Amino acid sequence: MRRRHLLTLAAVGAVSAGCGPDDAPRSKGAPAAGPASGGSGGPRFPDGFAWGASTSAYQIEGAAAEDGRGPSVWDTFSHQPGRVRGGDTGDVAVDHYHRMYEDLDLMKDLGLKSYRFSISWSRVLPDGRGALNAKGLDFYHRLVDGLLARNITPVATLFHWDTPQALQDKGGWEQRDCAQWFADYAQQMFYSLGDKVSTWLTLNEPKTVVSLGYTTGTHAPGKRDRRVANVVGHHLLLGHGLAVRAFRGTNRKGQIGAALNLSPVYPADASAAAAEQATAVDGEENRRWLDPVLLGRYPADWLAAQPANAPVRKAIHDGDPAVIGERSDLLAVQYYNPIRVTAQGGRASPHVTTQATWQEVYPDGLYDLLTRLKRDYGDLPLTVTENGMPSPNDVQDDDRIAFLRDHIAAAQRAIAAGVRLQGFHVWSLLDNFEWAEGYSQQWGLIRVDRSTMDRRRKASAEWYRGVIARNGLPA
Ligand code: IFM
Repeated sequence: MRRRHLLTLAAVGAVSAGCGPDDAPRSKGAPAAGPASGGSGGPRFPDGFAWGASTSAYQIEGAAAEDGRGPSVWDTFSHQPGRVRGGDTGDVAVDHYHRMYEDLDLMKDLGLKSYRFSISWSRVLPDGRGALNAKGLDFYHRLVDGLLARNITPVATLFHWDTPQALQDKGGWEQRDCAQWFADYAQQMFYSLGDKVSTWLTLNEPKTVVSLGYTTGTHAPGKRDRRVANVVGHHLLLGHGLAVRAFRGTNRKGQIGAALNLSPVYPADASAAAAEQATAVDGEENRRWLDPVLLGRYPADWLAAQPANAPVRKAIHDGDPAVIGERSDLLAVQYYNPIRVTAQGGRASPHVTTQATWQEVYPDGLYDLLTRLKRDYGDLPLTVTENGMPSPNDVQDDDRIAFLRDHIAAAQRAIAAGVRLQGFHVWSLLDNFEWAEGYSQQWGLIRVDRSTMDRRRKASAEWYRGVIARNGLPA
C-alpha cells in the first residue's frame, strides 16, 4: 500500500514536471542532438565503474550446427517461414564464434572494463541436460580467458531466450520441471566456469519471453496464450531462484542476480483514474518481476488481478516465492523506454521513437527508474546491462551518441542521488540479429558488414571509448 502511494506520487510528480515547455513532445524521428539533460562534462563516475557492452549468444555467435551444438527454440522459430523479417536466421549471425579473438581485440581497443555475453544452453548441453559438450564449453573458456587476459570482467548471462529445442519438445518453460533443468545447467556452468566468471546473470528479460514468446507469438516459441504465458513467467522466476540457490551451494565467490527490463510507468495526466491505471500497469511491467526476486512475494494487487481460474494460481506452489526471493547480490537493469498510461488504460506516446517503434526516447526515465529501485527495494547494487538504440546511420551514428550521452547523464544523476550503480553496458557491442527484425536494425557500436563480416568502429564507439577513458562524459 505504501509503495503504491509512493508510486502514484512519484509518477504524478514526474508527469507534472514533464508538462513544461522544455519537455514538449518532439516530432517522431531521431533523437535531437543538443546539450545532455543533466549537464555534460560533470564529475567523474566512481572509481572502478564498469563501463561495458552487451551481446547475446544467438544474436552474434552463428555456428549454429558446429562442434556439437544442439538447436534452440530460436533455430526452430527463425527457420519457420514468415517468423523473422526477410527470412533471416542466426545460423551465421555475425560469426562471432569464429571471430571471437578479433572481437575481443575490439573490446580491448574500446577500453571496455566489462563485457556481458550469454551462454548458449544448447551449445554446452545439446539436449539441455546431461553430459556437457566439451567443444561447446571450450568456446566459453576461451572467451572468458580472452577477456581476463585483456582485463575485461566477464559477465555471463545463463538464459537469453534460447531454450534448447530438446527441452521445448518436453514442454519447455510451460513445465515446472524446466525450472530445475535450468538450475542444473546453471550449476554445471558455475562448476565449469565459476573460478573465472564472478558475475552471473540468471535470466534475461523474462517479461519479453512472456509477452513476445507466449502472448503475441512474435518471438520463439511463437505461442499465443496469455494464461500459459503467466505460468511460463512463474517457472522462469522459479528457475532464477533455484539457480541462485545452486550458486550459493557451490560456494563460488562472486555475485548473481537477474537481468530485468523495466520501465518507469507514468499516468498520462493528473487524474486519479490515470494514476490507478498506471499502478496496475506498473504491477504487470515491473513489480510482478521485482517483488518476487527482491522481496520474495508476488504483489498482492497483481495476484488479485489474476482470474480465479487462471492456471498461474495453481502454478505458484507454497514455498515458491521464498525460492524466487533467494538473496540476490545485484540487480541488472535494462532500460529502453518509459510507459505513459491514460485514464482509460491506453498508452500515450509523447516522445520521439527510434527505428524500433516500441522504443520511446526518454532519458529521465532511467533516472526515475534507478532512484525508484533504491527507494522501493533498498540499497542493492545495480548495474545497467542494456541501454541503446538502433540507428539507420551507417558509421556516423550521431543519434546514438546523443542517446547514450543523455542516458549516461541520467545514470550519473542517479549516482549523485545516492543510487549504488556499479556499471553501464551499451546494447550492443556489435550489429547483430535483432530477433523478429532479423538484421534490419543496427544496434551496435561496431558495424558489421554481413557480406564480408568486416567490423568497423562507428562514431559512437570512438565516443564511448572517450567516455571510458575519461570515466565520465566529455565536457
Ligand atoms: O536485442 C535485444 C536484446 O536481446 C534484449 N533486450 C532488448 C534488445 C533490443 O531489442
